[in-house]
Amino acid sequence: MARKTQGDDHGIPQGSGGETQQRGGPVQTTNHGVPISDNQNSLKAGHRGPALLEDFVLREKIFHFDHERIPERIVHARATGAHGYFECTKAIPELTRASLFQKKGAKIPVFARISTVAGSKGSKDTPRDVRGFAVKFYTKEGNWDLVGNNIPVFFIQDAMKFPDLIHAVKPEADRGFPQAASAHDTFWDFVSLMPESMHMVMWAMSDRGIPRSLRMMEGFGIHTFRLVNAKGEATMVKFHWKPKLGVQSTTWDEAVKISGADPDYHRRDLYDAIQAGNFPEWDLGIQVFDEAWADKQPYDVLDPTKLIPEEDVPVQIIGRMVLDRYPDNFFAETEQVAFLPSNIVPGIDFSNDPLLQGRLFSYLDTQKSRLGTANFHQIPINAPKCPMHNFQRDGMMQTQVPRGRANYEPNSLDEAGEDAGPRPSEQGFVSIAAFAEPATEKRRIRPETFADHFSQARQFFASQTAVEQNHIIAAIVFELSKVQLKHVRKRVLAQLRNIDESMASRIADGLGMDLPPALPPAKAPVDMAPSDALSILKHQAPTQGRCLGILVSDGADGSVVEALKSAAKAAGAAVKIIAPKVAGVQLKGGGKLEADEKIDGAPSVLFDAIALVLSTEGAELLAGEKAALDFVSDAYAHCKAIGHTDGAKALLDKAGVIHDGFFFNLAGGGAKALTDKLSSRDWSREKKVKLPL
Ligand code: HDD
Repeated sequence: MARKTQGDDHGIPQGSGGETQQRGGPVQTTNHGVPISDNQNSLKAGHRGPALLEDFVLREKIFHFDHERIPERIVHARATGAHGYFECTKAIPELTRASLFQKKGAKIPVFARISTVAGSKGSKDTPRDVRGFAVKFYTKEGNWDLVGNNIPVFFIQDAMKFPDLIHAVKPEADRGFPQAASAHDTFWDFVSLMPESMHMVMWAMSDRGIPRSLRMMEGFGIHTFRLVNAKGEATMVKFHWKPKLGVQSTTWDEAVKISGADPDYHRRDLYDAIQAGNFPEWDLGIQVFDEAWADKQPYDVLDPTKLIPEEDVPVQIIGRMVLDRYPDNFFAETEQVAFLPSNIVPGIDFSNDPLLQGRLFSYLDTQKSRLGTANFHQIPINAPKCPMHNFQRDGMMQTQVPRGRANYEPNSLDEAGEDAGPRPSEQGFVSIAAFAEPATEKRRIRPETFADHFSQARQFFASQTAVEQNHIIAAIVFELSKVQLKHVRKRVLAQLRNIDESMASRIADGLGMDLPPALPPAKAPVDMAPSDALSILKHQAPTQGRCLGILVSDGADGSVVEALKSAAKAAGAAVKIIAPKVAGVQLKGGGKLEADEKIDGAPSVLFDAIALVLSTEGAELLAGEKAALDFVSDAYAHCKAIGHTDGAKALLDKAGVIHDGFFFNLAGGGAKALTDKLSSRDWSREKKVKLPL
């Protein structure tokens, strides 16, 4: 058979799919700028090869591809990020000279990266886990990185224990699993031997560990930092992010099912919201206090396993962050962004929190290992947006081209008329001298003031509603049921008795175990006043940012769908149409309604409330479809509001749900009543679908 050769049509056999594209855009080149004529075929000797080593286009392409991955972060590998801005809403020059807090209304760019902790980059968005909440503020005086979490306390008090904590929670060393889960032997072994972790364990086992959306989480700087004003006066401060959409979480069963239905649930939600112009927003708040106040508290403000109750020091709002642009390129920005707790700016300073002090080393070090060069600060996402000059030079991937020969200091090159280079400024960063301990002895100790491990864990549990307490108990029973080492389960129970006796005994009961004697605490806990700020359910969340799933069938009443759409719009919520076939359905009286999803691709766990707009025949048909039955029974079990037309009866009956106050008949104008409940759940249903613990 005669073969075509290069020169006529690049030798691409017909039907290979390798036609050179004729389209607009710039000319493709190699990395060295040589125009490429054929991006489909390697250079071969003759018609059928072999391929030639001289093919520099092929070699460069494969070489680059081979090196496209960089080491993933040891923690917080899985994340999504977004650009946005920070706006100062209350100037606080009396507290800090930090440039971003000087003028009400002043805006600066930010980049936020929100992550899970334990899972690998390719894991899932909705495990039970802590969420990282890292924000890079590009200020006029350098980058300030606030590298926090969605939980205001940490597992350990001293950076010395961080590698142990992470080894324990990551997949077990011999078997390489479980992925993205704390429900296994080594995690619970470690925390049961580290009573200081119990406070954060309570938070992680609460619904905070399974957020509904990254837009519906609080963020915390955790450590005590310092603010320093122009006179050099310092105060202590804790940073808080408060979401505009309120705090909301999923149920555990829901989180598990979302992981299967959409492992990218959180990042998709963030992306969709930004693309739709519903920009995620948080207020930045501070708790400000001085050393004299701190000294009077029953805990040490330098201990990162403790928070400061908001009832004791109210959070004052000083700014807001709006995320309004999804990255153009995930790798270049979200993956290559390098956060450093050591990035602070004039007007902000560290405290002696020993965990923070350890972090100041770790992050710089890790960036060199991840990004391969000490010049990682030159990558666009990391580069400051203010002038940057110093005498640091060279190194791998140096992209700057400094002029002249002044690369040392002191120098007198200016006396010869040359550029002598940048000089330090009196306005530059000055570390505050105050608060340092006078003691000069070197010691490896845990301060006595860090010894109370249980008072705040008790306070956290006592501050929850009964429903939230039930969820914590169920979560710990679940996790410990996955722990195979019986002595570890027992030791956890022995620790939990120091938090709440009835909680410990209900967990023991849930495990079918006897309650062991309590482990003696290092320091007897005290009872702190419950704090409403620690509960999610004591605060009604707004309906904005939620999503209504409408299941439709052929013969559905289009006017009911329209009423739902406008009610959802008024509630600030999105709508998705789900149908037996993705092309959509024929409405009653003619007309077609397009669907966003096919029924088995959009289970109700992806929605905050559901509506069944079905004809009688449609409901009868769907009653024979497991995905439709699950759609209803899961929404019911997850305590979500359910709207329905009369025609939906066959599906509701077959799904075996019991009508209650969270059912809304859409025929009688129930659309608004339904969308009013988009951020609420009827928790009384839990008793009907789960055995009590
Ligand atoms: Fe960390 C990443 C948050 C303690 C060592 N950490 C990392 C990220 C967040 C946090 C949000 C992801 C940043 C990003 O998106 O790139 N880490 C915390 C918080 C802590 C904390 C809130 C306690 C209050 N971390 C901590 C300690 C150490 C580290 C005590 C080590 C001594 N953390 C790291 C790290 C990471 C990291 C290994 C991995 C990737 C990175 O730094 O850039 O260096």
